Amino acid sequence: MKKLVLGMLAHVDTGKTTLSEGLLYLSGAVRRLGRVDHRDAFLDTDAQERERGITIFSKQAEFSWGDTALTLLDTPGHVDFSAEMERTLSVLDCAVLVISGTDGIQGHTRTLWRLLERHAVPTFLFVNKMDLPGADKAALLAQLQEKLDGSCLDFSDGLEPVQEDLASLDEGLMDQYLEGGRITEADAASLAARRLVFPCFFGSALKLEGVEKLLDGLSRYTLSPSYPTGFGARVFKIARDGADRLTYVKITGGSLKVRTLLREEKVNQIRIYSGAKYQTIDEAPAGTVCALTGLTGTRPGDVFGVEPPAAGPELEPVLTYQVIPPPAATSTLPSAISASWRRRTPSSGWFGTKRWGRFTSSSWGRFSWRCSPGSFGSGLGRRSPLAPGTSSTGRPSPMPWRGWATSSPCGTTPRSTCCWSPAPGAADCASPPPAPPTSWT
Ligand SMILES: Nc1nc2c(ncn2[C@@H]2O[C@H](COP(=O)(O)OP(=O)(O)OP(=O)(O)O)[C@@H](O)[C@H]2O)c(=O)[nH]1
Ligand SMILES: [Mg+2]
Repeated sequence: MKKLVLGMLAHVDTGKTTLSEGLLYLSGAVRRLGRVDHRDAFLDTDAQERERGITIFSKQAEFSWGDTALTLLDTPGHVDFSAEMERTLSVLDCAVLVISGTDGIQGHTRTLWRLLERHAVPTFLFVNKMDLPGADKAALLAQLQEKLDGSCLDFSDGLEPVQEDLASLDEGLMDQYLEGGRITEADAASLAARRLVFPCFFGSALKLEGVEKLLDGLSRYTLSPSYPTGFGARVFKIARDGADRLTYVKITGGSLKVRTLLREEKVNQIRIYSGAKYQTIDEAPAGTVCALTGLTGTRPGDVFGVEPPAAGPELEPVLTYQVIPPPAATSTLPSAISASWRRRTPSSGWFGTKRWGRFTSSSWGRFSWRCSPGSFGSGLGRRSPLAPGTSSTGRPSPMPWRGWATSSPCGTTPRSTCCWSPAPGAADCASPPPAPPTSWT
């Protein structure tokens, strides 16, 4: 059976989670069709996600269609949570980029397109919300071809209508076509795997229109990835489930058995998550996306075994700040603040204060804030756990924090760095900010 890791990506509110729900329902992986608006979507499992109707954390589900077993990773579309989306890219075998039939290509769609190109991910497009007035299929297809790639081809009616277009993408196929041969599904799969064609489908995830065609397309026009026999794994996400620290990996070579030692730490459990639930397995073969328990020192981007070092993230946070608590607070502060802050901005990255005597966090959101000592907190909102002089609950705190913040709004203006301190202008701010560590916890 072909085994694929499929990413679901799009601008915010385009219908990724709704489409994911449709894929799971039609494939029989879930018996009830949940809905984001009804707060019962299978993949928006977090309380905040249900309350706000947006995806915040990337989520996993397993399903199969025909001879293809898929691990689906639904990602958040909100720019504030871009880091959560970007981390999944390194483990994808293919992606569905969802476009809104009424809004067309938006700014973030282009960013996603560029990232998919950088990671060389074979990409399918699903133009959603075609049930709404104003959604014009011909105009949307022309827009995809003009603004993304001329090889975005409509696969809704199979390969017959696009035989000549496909043949023109490869010299060998053109010869085959001119000699009277047909472009087959295997040919199209090979073109898609090399990112020479981007199969496009149209429909309405909410009404389950066009979703089955997308499923057929994913199973027909994809190739089975090949993996080395030696063990390899790539860490793409760290999360928590209750008291358990989860290291999400993709096995990229050989297999991983439970109780294996990875950097002298034992893998206690190998969990396969689907929505909020999981099953444990004793051995994960190559191609599996799983969550490992028992590892305490892992970070996104870490690699094991034969896996080559991962490239760093491309998206740049708009705001990075370092807070330097007084020595007495360094052992208790990070966990309290981290827990509180993570609940609100899960895409932040953290460094422990114990090791560096400070911690660093970044945000991809467009916070408006003024760069002057003392006003840092107000720009982030009164509930910010990082407001100087406040505790993680927002109540006044006697802790004399100091720190630095660096902003790089949208990469269009020069970076600016400011310092704040309980005594502005004091020696605290005289020295330059310490360089942040180079990878996230
Ligand atoms: N009319 C219509 N509405 C849809 C369709 N698909 C999704 N929606 C609605 O669009 C809104 C957003 O849907 P989601 O599935 O949460 O979108 P998303 O892309 O997962 O959003 P984020 O994860 O927050 O970026 C919801 O109100 C859906 O009911 C569709 O095909 N037609
Ligand atoms: Mg969503």
